[in-house]
Amino acid sequence: MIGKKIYKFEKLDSTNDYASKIAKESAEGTVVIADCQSKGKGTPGKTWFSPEGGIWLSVILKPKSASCISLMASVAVYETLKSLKLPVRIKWPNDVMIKNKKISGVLTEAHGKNNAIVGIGINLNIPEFPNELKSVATSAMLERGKAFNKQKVINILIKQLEKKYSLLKKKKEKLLKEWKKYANIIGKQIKINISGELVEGKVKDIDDNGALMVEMAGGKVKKITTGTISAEL
Ligand code: BT5
Repeated sequence: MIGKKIYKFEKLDSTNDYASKIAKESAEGTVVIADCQSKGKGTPGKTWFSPEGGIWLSVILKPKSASCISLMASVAVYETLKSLKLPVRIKWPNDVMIKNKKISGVLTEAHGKNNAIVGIGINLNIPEFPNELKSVATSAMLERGKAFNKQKVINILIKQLEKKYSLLKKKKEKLLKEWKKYANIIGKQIKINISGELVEGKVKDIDDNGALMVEMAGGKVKKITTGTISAEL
């Protein structure tokens, strides 16, 4: 059960790093939360701005397969923020956006044989971003001009994670369907940056592992597992 055991800290380097240290001896569903992180992590080589006011948490999961764990978490974040009436959408693979600015990111890291650490960052009560993030990041507070009750939002998020993780295990196709609806990308022409190479094509579908199936100009379908969508045309 997610959230049965919760470790709370005022400050950690990274909730993902702490969670991976305790993963082996912890029960599935254990949650690690910090009010702020001094070395918040994004995908390899990237940092995550994590001041007080945001939700920075990691969940220890022990799935049979790590496939679609991040996708599952992005659907849970989407539902959480939607319940606050924020106009969110999912951006492939697992960012949650308001217009073209990111309000939440997910980082899943495998640890040991069957531990997956799911790190979730939500910009909740963050009044201001540093200059380099101003054009790419937003917060619930900036969007709505008011602060939200952080504990309430954490409770909603944990309930949603419980629900969507169980859906992933029992009815994966239903979870994928929800993701497709919230990302609204199937059929769209996109430009995607894959390790520096810009690829353009039409999104046909996502496969069972959350990979993007993109039809190239010549009609060939390419399976894309990592990359950054730079434009939806
Ligand atoms: C992510 O990486 O989106 C994953 C973020 C996961 C953060 C959580 S917080 C709890 C847990 N503990 C951790 O240490 N991490 C997880 P990526 O797609 O690589 O995005 C990183 C990029 O987003 C950076 O290079 C910046 O451009 C931008 N960025 C950094 N901080 C941001 C923020 N707070 N909000 C929006 N964008 C941000």
